[in-house]
Amino acid sequence: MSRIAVLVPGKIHERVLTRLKESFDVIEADPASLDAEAAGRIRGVAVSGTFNAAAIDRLPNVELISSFGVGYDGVDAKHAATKGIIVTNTPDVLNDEVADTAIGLLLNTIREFPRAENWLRAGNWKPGQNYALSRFSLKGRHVGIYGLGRIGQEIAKRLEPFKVKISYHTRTRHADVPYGYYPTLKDLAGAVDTLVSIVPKTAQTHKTINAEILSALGPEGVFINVGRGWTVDEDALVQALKSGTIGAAGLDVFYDEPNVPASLFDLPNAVLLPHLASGSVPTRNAMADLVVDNLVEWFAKAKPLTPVPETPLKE
Ligand code: A2R
Repeated sequence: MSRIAVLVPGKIHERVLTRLKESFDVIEADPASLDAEAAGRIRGVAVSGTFNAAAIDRLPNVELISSFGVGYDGVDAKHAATKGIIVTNTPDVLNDEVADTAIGLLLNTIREFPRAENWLRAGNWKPGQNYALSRFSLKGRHVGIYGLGRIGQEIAKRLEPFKVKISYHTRTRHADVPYGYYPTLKDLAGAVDTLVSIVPKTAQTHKTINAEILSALGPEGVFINVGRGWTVDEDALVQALKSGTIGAAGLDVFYDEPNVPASLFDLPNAVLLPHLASGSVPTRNAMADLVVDNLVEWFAKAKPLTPVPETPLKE
């Protein structure tokens, strides 16, 4: 009996390919390059990145698209839903790693550890010559979390032992958390001195961290982004960092990755990471396993493990 065909349209974690090949006939190709017979055989997709409506329309018999990562903005899930196709992502298995990264990035930004290390490595530490005191301290800060979902809540829990005040903004208030709620992002930015963004890329979050929000955050303000670069007006952020409208920023994500605005490189008050929040071997392996397990479970039991809200499983 021939095996179920699964399309892998681009680069993906090696473990996904290895494990898929144990159970499926894996076709590594751009959907646009498939002839009608090959396209008709495809019943599943494993993708890291983009799979748009045109790609979906090329596969008449596809049942499930398994997307690598918790953010699935590259996959047109709304279009998939109109055709009864399930989309899955990899939530939860990366919560701890991304939350740990957020805390590390926050400390690096506030205490300037990367700059201090570069200073030492450049041979500057000599008798009578010490690295300058950091302008900021985490002690006594009020941290606002923009997005209190799976990852945002883990960030908040990790912040508690630092004895900072914690508040948040989401559209829906959480009755079960001990943090202050602000019904608008502007109110939150005005109340806190540290803002951590961990919202998804959606039409509603586009460039919501803009000049007005940065101005509300203020000159002692520190901005951390571990969500999506899409959420930030990068020109306004560069301007705010240059002019002292805010104090510092730590960024793991950018608007047009991997293109980071050159104007950020020159800023001493910006800490920049190459989108590595979930990027450890164990966590990426767990994400790869979940990509494969969603396909395995679907074809064995018609029950995907983690369907996205746009394509819920109908009982
Ligand atoms: O607004 P709510 O109540 O749906 O709360 C969600 C919040 N959120 C927003 N908050 C304010 N304004 C918005 N327009 C807005 N849209 C969404 O973001 C919720 O608290 C949070 C998202 O949580 P989860 O869906 O559990 O996502 P998770 O796993 O925490 O990952 C967040 C994002 C991913 O989508 C990737 O883009 C990135 O982190 O790695």
